[in-house]
Amino acid sequence: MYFGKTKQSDQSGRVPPNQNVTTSFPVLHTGNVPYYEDMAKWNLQVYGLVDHPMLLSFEDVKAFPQYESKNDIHCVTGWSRLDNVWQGVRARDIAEKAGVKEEAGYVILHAEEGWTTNLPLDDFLAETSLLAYTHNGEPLTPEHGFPLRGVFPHLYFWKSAKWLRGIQFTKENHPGFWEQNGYHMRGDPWQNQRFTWD
Ligand SMILES: Nc1nc2c(c(=O)[nH]1)N[C@H]1C(S)=C(S)[C@@H](COP(=O)(O)O)O[C@H]1N2
Ligand SMILES: [Mo]
Repeated sequence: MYFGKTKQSDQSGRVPPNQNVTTSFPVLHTGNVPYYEDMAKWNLQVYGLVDHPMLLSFEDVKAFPQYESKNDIHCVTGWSRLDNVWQGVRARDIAEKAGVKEEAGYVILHAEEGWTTNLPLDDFLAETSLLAYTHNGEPLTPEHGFPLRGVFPHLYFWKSAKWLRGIQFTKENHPGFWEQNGYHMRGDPWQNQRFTWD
């Protein structure tokens, strides 16, 4: 199948406004790519407004039911990549196990080196929201977020934190790294929510 550079109209409503389809998989981030030789040194902290804060090993994460989801990536810089198959665990299953308190309305995702992004709790709990460990049948590469990244396909791809290390449930909506630099607090590509003023 041919998916070269095409105009949005060619994808019959499948591609959000002002996006162009690419078949490549660009690598975009700030900071350094972490390389893990010893997975015993990795963990995922789930905390904030929860009844049961958790410190999960990679094995603990993989013990949750595995889901597979096929969806499209929409990067705020203008490229979209169609038909990505991700395997991982559902964000909502992690939230349920932690027992998210009533007062929680937002989530901060914490990555390596202190990089953060924020999203509304409802977006985190969406059926398609995954914490993923494979892409198109292969373990994530270090550049694309090994061992675990968020995948929130209904939001611009910057919300899909690579190298995820912490999930914090909060009452208020605290802007993350890009959000403090003018990017949208929600980032719905279908509504063209790129910057704060969109
Ligand atoms: N930890 C971390 N995750 C991140 C970023 C980052 O800088 N650090 N950049 C985001 C941005 S802006 C994009 S577009 C996607 C890119 O993911 P990719 O490199 O797998 O294409 O990762 C997102 N997740
Ligand atoms: Mo991005």
